[in-house]
Amino acid sequence: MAPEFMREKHIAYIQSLDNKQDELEYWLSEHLRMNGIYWGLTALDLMGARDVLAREKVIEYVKSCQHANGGFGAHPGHDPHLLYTLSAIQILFIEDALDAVDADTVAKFVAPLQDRETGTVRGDVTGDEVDTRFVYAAMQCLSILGKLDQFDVAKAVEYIDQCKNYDGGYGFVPGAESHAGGVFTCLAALAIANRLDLVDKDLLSWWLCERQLPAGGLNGRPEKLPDVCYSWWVLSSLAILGRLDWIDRQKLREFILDAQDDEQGGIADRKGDMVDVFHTHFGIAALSLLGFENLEPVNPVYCLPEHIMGRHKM
Ligand code: 3PZ
Ligand code: ZN
Repeated sequence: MAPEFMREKHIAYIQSLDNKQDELEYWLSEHLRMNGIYWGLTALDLMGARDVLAREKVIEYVKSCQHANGGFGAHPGHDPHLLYTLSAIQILFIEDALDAVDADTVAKFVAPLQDRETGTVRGDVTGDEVDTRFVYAAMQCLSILGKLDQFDVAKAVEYIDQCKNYDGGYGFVPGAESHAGGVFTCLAALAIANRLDLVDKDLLSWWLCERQLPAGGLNGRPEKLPDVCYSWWVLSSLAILGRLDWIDRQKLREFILDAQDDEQGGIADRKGDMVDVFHTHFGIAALSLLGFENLEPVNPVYCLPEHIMGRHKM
């Protein structure tokens, strides 16, 4: 039998991450700090415990990571990047503090990362790496800021459509094999663009529900091990398609609950592994989508608490 959901332990675990400043682990994770705060804060909010992190401190930290070009780094002094900028905006949105930054300045960093010829999006000003994660990140960020009009949505949709495969799934770049993370970023971007009509819904739903293994967990591609974070990439995609009932919810719930650490709290990628804030966040978000454990509902497109979405400008 699967253990119970360890709400209080998870809250204490996330809270403890903030008090580890004398430990090596804390310094080694500087490059992920902005994302880590988004993962921790969202998980806490879904558990109804957002207040555990001091609001003013969080807002000041986010502001201290912003550069003159409008972008945010992972930590003060770190280079700005789209993925940290998205986390920064999500954090401020959750804290109802978007007025702490100038939306136009942020949009002036994000929108020009798109190549107007191809619709592709880079992760930072100097990089030449492009993939659908960045298309999704830019669209979500601009959408929250109410600045999607500064982006060529039609061109971005064209690029995403080129990432579609014969199995109904999507890869991270055109020609790449289908991957649950790629499916999520493409579907969520198409949802923001209001273009889910381009999706082969039945074929893709089959590919997604085939990700469930006999033990209940979900993998990201055929022949791979199940992993708690894929519970989110696969499940949010099925939620966007309105097909959450195509998988065995009870067995997936048990797989996630089995990956909890019953001593220090937190959730790992699978039973017996080390916990981290990433898998804790996506495990809790997946349980929320499944409707279990009295969690706040989560929005499958934005991966933000549904009660926050009401403040959305667009
Ligand atoms: C993890 N990143 O590149 S990462 C991430 N992975 O920054 C954060 N499932 O070694 C944590 N694997 C842990 N805390 C893992 C974020 C990855 C995903 C790795 C992973 C997850 C299995 C192997 C990429 C959104 C953002 C980023 C990603 C995916 C989605 C790592 C390895 C990679 C990374 C960080 C730590 C522990 C935490
Ligand atoms: Zn994982």
